[in-house]
Amino acid sequence: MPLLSENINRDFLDEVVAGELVDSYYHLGITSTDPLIERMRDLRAVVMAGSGPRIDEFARQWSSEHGDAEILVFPKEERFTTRYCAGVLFISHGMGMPSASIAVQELMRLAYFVKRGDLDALDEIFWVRVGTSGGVGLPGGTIVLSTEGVMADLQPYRLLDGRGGYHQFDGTFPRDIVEAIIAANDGSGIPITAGRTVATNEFFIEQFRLDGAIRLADAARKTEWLAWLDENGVRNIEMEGAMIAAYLNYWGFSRFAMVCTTLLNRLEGDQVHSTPEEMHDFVERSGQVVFTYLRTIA
Ligand code: R2B
Ligand code: URA
Repeated sequence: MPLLSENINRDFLDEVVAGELVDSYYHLGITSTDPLIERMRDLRAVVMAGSGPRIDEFARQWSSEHGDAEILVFPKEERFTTRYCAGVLFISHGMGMPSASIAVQELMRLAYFVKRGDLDALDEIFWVRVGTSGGVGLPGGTIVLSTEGVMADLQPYRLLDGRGGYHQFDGTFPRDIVEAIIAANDGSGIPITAGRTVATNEFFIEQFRLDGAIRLADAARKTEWLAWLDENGVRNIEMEGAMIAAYLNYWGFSRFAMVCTTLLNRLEGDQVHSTPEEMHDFVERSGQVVFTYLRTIA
């Protein structure tokens, strides 16, 4: 099943492909006339992560694995850090869905342009977010492959539809990709599990933490919420996944995933107390899981 062309804003995007309009990927700091575009035609994967330095490290690692392939550095750094190397676009998305949604929208437009509106070529691209999360009943350092992204009320990501209601998006992640990532990492010794992921609009209040400057829930309500997530198959909590799956599904992409490490077990507490060494190890694992899969496809 190719991409859902009726959901792609082709009125606008095809004019850009035809050269009748110049698209400004404003937050990335380039336009559709930038010479960088020509050098990214071989785009095969988009790797997203919250932090800019992590993106820089990913790009360097990918480059060293590809004979020190050139790393193209996007000129604008104050919003997102963007690198392209050997078929893979690496980009930071900041924290939370408002920030990450800007990155995803501009990336989808850019990908469409880079692939000259060829839907089959576009659908070959693999998209992944690599991140951190709070585990639900899982110890720190467990890798969760998301099967579905939902919001704190276990409902799908939704936004005003401009017609007086809300548009509810589909937050499912393609199951075959989850299985393929697990298979690629078989024997790695890294604890990997699959399950639903809650994406929240706030790290403290919407994740029912009791240690925020502002606290709305009490301990009983927090326990009840976490137990409800647990019973409903939620394995981790973060802040972007429901939107990322929603937007990629809206266009009909078939290859995407979210791979998050857990930093703590939220059933046991709120604060992240891992030592820098533990944190480094936990975070490294998610990158390792993604790179192992990437090597099989890109
Ligand atoms: C995970 O970690 C960040 C908050 O610390 C946020 O971006 C997320 O999803
Ligand atoms: N990121 C989150 O959003 N929540 C956590 O508990 C840890 C990382």
